[in-house]
Formats: sequence, C-alpha cells, structure tokens
Amino acid sequence: MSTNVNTALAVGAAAIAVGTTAYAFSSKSSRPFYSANEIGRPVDDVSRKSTANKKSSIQGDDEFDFVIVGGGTAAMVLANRLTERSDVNVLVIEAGKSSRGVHAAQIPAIFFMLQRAASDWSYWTTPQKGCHNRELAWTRTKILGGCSSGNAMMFNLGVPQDYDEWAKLQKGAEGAEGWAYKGFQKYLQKFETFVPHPDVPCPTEERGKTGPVKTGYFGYFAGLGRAFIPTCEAIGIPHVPDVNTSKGAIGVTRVASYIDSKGRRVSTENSYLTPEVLARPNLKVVCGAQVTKICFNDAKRAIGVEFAEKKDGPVFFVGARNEVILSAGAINTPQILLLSGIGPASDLSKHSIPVVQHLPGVGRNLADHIVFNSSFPLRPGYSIKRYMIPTNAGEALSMAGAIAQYLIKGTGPMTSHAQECMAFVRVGDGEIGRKVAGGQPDVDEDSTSGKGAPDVEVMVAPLAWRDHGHKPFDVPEPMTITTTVLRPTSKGTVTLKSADPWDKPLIDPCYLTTKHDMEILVRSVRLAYQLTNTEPLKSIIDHDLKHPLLDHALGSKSNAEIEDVIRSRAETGYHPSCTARMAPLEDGGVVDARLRVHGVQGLRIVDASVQPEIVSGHTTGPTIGIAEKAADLIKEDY
Ligand SMILES: Cc1cc2nc3c(=O)[nH]c(=O)nc-3n(C[C@H](O)[C@H](O)[C@H](O)COP(=O)(O)OP(=O)(O)OC[C@H]3O[C@@H](n4cnc5c(N)ncnc54)[C@H](O)[C@@H]3O)c2cc1C
Ligand SMILES: *[C@@H]1O[C@H](CO)[C@@H](O)[C@H](O)[C@H]1NC(C)=O
Ligand SMILES: CC(=O)N[C@H]1CO[C@H](CO)[C@@H](O)[C@@H]1O
Repeated sequence: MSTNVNTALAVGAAAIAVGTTAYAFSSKSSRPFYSANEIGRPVDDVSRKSTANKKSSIQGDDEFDFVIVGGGTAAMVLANRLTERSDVNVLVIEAGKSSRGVHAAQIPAIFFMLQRAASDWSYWTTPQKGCHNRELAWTRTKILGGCSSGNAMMFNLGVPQDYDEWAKLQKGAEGAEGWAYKGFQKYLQKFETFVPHPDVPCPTEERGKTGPVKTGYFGYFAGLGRAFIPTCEAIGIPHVPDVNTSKGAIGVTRVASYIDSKGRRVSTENSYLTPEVLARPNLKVVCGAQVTKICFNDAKRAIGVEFAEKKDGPVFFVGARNEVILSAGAINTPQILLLSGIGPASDLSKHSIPVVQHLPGVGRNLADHIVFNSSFPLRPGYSIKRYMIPTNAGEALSMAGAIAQYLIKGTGPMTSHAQECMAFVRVGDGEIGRKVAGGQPDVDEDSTSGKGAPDVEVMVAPLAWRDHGHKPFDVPEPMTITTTVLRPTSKGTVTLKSADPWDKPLIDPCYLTTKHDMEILVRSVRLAYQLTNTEPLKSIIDHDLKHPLLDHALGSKSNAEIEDVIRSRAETGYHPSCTARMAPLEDGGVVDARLRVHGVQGLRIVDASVQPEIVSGHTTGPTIGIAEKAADLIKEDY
C-alpha cells in the first residue's frame, strides 16, 4: 500500500515537474528587483543618522519618501497607489522573492506546495491548551504578494456589520466614520473587477467594475455544490447568489475566487505590481531582504529601517523622509514593532530591548478563525481528490491529464481551489441554532458583529485533507465539510522568543479557551452532520463505508465526545488578525483611525493586523480594502 502511495506521489511530482517546466517557458519572469546591497548603506556607516535627519530632496537610493516593510497583500496595493503620484518615491522591502514564475503561486490547485518550503515563514504555534497541547502549523507566505500569492483564493468580504463595528470601536476618533460600511464599501469595490461567468448568473450591481483585482467564478466546479445548495435550503439556509453586498450575508452561495478567466491566480503582485507599475521611476522593490528594525530619532520619529539578507550578513539602513509603513502581516508586524522598542514595556524589558514607546496592545488581541474539518465518502465520480492529492498511480495519471489540460487550455481541475460553496449561518441562536443545539439553550454570549450577522461559516469541498494536504487522505472519493468559528472570543498573543530578529516569534492563539468558541464549534459539527443526512446530499454520500478518517458517526456522539475530537483535530483557518488593532489607546489600540501608530511619529501600519475585530469572513478582500483606503489617507496627509 505505502509503495503504491509513494509511486503515486512520485508520478504526480514528475507530472508537475514536466508540466510546470513547460509552463515556465510560457511565462515571463525576469523583472527588475533590487538586492539589499543595491539600496541603502551599511549600518556601520557613521554618516547615516545625519543623512536621514536631513530633509533633503535627493532621489538617491538611501532615502525614500515612503519605505514599506513587507511586500505582501496590502503592500502591493500601496506600492501601486502611492507611486501614482510622481512627486513621491517609494521603496518596498520584501523578505521573499517575486511570485512570477513560481508555479505553486500561479496554478491554483497546487498552492499548498508553497507551504513548509522556501517561500513560507513556516510558523508553528506554541502548545495549545485548548487543543490537547498540540503545536499547530501556521503557514504565512514569504513571497511578493504575501499570502495573496499562497492562499486558497476564496473571495469574500465579511459583512457590513463588521465594518460598522470597526467604526464604532473608534469611539468618535478623527476619521472613525470612514470605516463604517457606508464609507468603506467604496474601497472594497475600488480594488475589484468582477468578471461575469456564463454558467454562474449573479447580481453584479454592488461588485467592483474597474479595479485591478479580477474576481469571478473561473475556479473548477466539480458539481458537489449543486447538491449542497438545495441541501442547505432544505434545512432553512437561504440560497443567495451573492453574499457580498450591503444586504448582509446569511445564506449559502457558490464560492467566487481570485482566479482569472485564464485559470491563473490573481494575487496582489499579479494585479497591482504589473510590469508598467514596476517600471515607474519612483518605485523600487527589494526582494530577499528582511527588515530587522525600525529606527527612531530622539523625537520618536521613524527615520528609516535596517534590513539584511541573512542572519550573519551585512546590515543596511535606508531612510524614510515621510513615513515607514509596516505591512508585514499579522505575525511579523507585531514582531518588528517589538524588536524596534514599541510594545508592552514588560515584554521589551524581558529581552533588554530599549523602550521607544510603551504600547500595551502590540501583539495582543490575536484573533484567528478556528476550523474543524469533517470528512465523508462520496459515491464514485464526485470527488476531485485524484487530481489534487493522488494516493495511487491511477490517480496520479488523472492528475497528469489535468495538468496537460491546464497547460493547453487553462481550464479543468488544476484551476480548482477545492471549496465549491460557502454558507454563513447563525448557530448560537435562532431556528438553525435550535436544530443543532442538542436540546441546549441559546449560547449565552453573542459575539457576532451585529444583529443578523453570522457566527459560523460552512464550506464544502469534493476533497479531503490531512495536515493541510501534507499527508495523504487514503479514501477513494472523500469530501469535506469545513466549519469555522467566525467570531471567536479566544484571543491570543504574538511575542518575542528573543531579541534576535531571525528567531521566529512565539505565536499563541489560545484556541478554544472560551466556552463560547467550543459551543459554537460543537454546534457547527452537528450542523455538518445534519447536512450530510439531508437530501440531496444524503444520497451522494456512501453512508456504509467505514474508515478511521471518516466522520459519519461524529454527529450522533455526545457533546463531550465531540469536544474531545475537536480538541484533537481543530486547526487554523489561516486568518490571523488584530495584533496591531485600530482602536483608542485605552482599548488596546496600536493605531488610530488614520492607521498611525499611537505615541510615535512617521509610522503607519497597513495590513490584516489593524482590524479592530476579525471580520466574519475571509481576510484578503478586507485587507486589500484597508490598503486602498490607507493609500488615500496617506495621499491626503502629504
Ligand atoms: C494557506 C492560506 C489560505 C488562505 N485562504 C484565504 C482565502 O481563500 N481567502 C481569503 O480571503 N483569505 C485567505 N487567507 C488569508 C489572507 O491571505 C491573509 O489574511 C492576507 O493575505 C494577509 O495580508 P497581509 O497584507 O496582512 O499580510 P501578508 O500577505 O502575509 O504580507 C506580509 C508580507 O510581509 C513580508 N514580510 C514579513 N516580515 C518581513 C520582514 N521582516 N522583512 C521583509 N518582509 C517581511 C512577508 O514575506 C509577506 O510578503 C489565507 C491565508 C493562507 C496562509
Ligand atoms: C481543512 O479544509 C480546508 C478546506 O476547506 C483546507 O484548506 C484545510 O487545509 C483543511 N485543514 C487541514 C488541517 O487539513
Ligand atoms: C445576502 C443578500 O442579501 N444578498 C443579496 C445580494 O445582492 C443582490 C442584489 O444586488 C440580492 O438579490 C441578494 O439577495
């Protein structure tokens, strides 16, 4: 058996190698990026401080108007929008390389191959008490475009209530109202061009029409969703053709994605850092260099950053005339702040880091969506496992065929991001809540972002995973129902392990440490069970096939038994957020409503970490929206 699996994986790998080599010849990849030693100056150069303080207008390589730390999802938006103005110049410093020509970052179905490899920060959490002390894998893509180049490409924007709550949490601070949905929606529309697909009619009035990011229904659809939607309707979850509008988001829908009509990933590198933008004389992008520190002058003004290619390599300094903008993502942004002396004074003193600004909220309030996958066997013909995670030679041949189809036509299973439908539901109370409560009263705490907002997301995929796709799931035709706690009340921390910028930070999401999160997740497992026992889904599941990896028995177990299984299997939903939240100082805020870091000058944060509370949906779109708005705020200020 295991020889079979190995053969399959070898054949699969060979097919990918052949296929992607051919693909490489068809994609242009040489682009003008800079290496660390071409920008800035070595830190031991004594003159650097005086240069950085001088308000000079030289357009040299050691000082820029804006220095953006990280070249990820949000940063690519800023790089594009800020350099629309020819009177400012911008430097981006990214730890990874360009995603152009990196096949796993372009071909949708093989995105998980980026994980635990060179283009991944490959983080792990600390042992999680709420998860039987397991350490959980936390992939964060280390490449231009950041996680938008390595994520699952599902398009979703949260719900209007999320943004209204963001605005309210600013308690009337300058600019607060601009974050409410009414004002913020224009930024969610600004980035998007929705490309209609002939097979998926849906309303488009509220979708973006002129933005750089193409969205649509161009991912492979195997058809499981055709059974899933009426099954949801049968238990009272309405079918809505577009959950991404001002009207709210309870309902089930086909998954729209960041995949273009040619079957390619739409990352923010692909969409915002086009060759034309990269050719602008006022933009430079350094790849392969890690920012180790933000430097401040005595007036607590950010004057530039230090960066290096490797731990023992030379360190360079580059100055920022106007601002340093931190866009390193929800893990690395707080890490860099702490390394630079901005954070809880007690954390800093533990590592003998001089305090520039005591800011208690840095690295606190870490929120992530906790996920439980349950898997069921489908009747033959419905699953796409053979194309994506083959476990025998026959399946690997199917995969090779799919790769050929992709290379020739840009269609077929290699354009899959697996999930076919998403449903947003309330299970803590209401009609469906009561159906899945197992006789329990409503969950006491309502942590949703507002009346009518969801507490759970349910996704369905004609495929199954073990260990995020890194271990074979050896069942012929599996499907997965993924259930997600959208508004967890367990909040965690990102802290330093040491003062060494090359050490990974300590990530403790404190998963499932509140009664609320567990109650919601148990109910969601019962909901998954109920769905698999409702027609038409019921008939396409093989209820007689028994296998230790399959979950048809789970929903009939006691709450305590389900809890135990959840604690042994729950994993990240890949959405870490809120570690530098936008809020008043007294509420654990790190940035104000214009995204300026409290207590210092010349430093802004623009990425998923500024969310005041985690959105009830997927985080790419909201992050791009934040960056679009930030670009306008910055342009107003200079
Ligand atoms: C596997 C996976 C699946 C996901 N699926 C979806 C999905 O389907 N839909 C969805 O909406 N969202 C999804 N997400 C979440 C979404 O992609 C992220 O929330 C979002 O992209 C975060 O954007 P960001 O700008 O905050 O950070 P990032 O995109 O992570 O950008 C940070 C960048 O900074 C760089 N960097 C970090 N530290 C340094 C340093 N010291 N020096 C220089 N550079 C540095 C990083 O390499 C990276 O490029 C997924 C995420 C993952 C990982
Ligand atoms: C759970 O399922 C999702 C798909 O909905 C997948 O992306 C993820 O990797 C799975 N998680 C694990 C731990 O395998
Ligand atoms: C969830 C929801 O209300 N969706 C709505 C999205 O918008 C269209 C019109 O633009 C409505 O028809 C949907 O009901």
